[in-house]
Amino acid sequence: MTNFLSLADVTSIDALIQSGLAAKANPFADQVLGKNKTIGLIFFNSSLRTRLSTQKAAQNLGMNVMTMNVGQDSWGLEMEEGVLMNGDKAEHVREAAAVMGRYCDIIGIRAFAELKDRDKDYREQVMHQFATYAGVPIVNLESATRHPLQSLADCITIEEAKRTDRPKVVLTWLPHFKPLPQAVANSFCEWMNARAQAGKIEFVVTHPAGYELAPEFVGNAHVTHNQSEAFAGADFIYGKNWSSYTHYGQVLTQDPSWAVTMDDMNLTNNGKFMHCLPVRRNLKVSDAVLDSPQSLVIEQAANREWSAQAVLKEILKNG
Ligand code: SN0
Repeated sequence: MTNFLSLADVTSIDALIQSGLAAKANPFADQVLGKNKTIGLIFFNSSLRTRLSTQKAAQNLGMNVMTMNVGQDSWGLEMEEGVLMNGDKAEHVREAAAVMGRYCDIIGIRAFAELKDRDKDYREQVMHQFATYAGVPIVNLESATRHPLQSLADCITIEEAKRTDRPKVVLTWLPHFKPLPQAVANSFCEWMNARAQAGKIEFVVTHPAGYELAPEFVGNAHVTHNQSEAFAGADFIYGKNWSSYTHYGQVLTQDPSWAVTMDDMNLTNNGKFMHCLPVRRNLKVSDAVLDSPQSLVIEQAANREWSAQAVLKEILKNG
């Protein structure tokens, strides 16, 4: 593996899951692999789990870690080519990425969707510019359209908690007053569709009308606007809010009936509840669900360390 930008960079999800579980059982087995190597973690947006778990994973592998918040710690970065730089951005990504690539062996980048211009967001300009100019492997720490480290942690969590060979996994939209990116939902669909295709799970997506995700991410998933129908017999409920893709970046409804409560969970096959966090309690999910033994959210977040470690190990092995 060179870059880890999306599922397209992965040869085998199963091998990455097993590598993550091996790291969980024996975190320091590969300390030599990262010795005297440096990872730079670059954040254009807020982070709790991604920042700490990726840092921890790198340290487990013996790496040195540098983190930076763009625009706060550093200069604002211009991403467009050929522009007159007379605005608020003092440095171009051409220089910034090239320089960071000289200090780092791997660079991780978080850059959310701006949710204004769909084509611009879905072009993944920030990831592509860094991949073009850094000259070192790039790891996606949540981009405009994807969050693959989260999806790998989700695969690991499902693998650990499943009680049947082919569990029913449901992605459900949750209400929120703010427009949030589609990245987590997109990536979850991308990875779960691959798992479904391999016969490992059954995958269902449920959301209100108007919240259809991009066709390239929905793929062959079964989609329904009836949340109760989706929850029936489910083994895993994966909650997430996202803003509209078709009415790009808009909040079309805040219908509280889409929030997950114990009544909803009682429709499932004693199913587990998952969420990538941060989660707004009682807006998206009730206290009762989050505090019940059915909630996997803390274990899921813990698995972010092992998903990051599996990916960094794969990149370090390559070079
Ligand atoms: C981000 C998102 O992509 O939805 C990060 C998730 C890992 N979530 C938020 O921005 C939540 C913000 C909020 O105010 O609830």
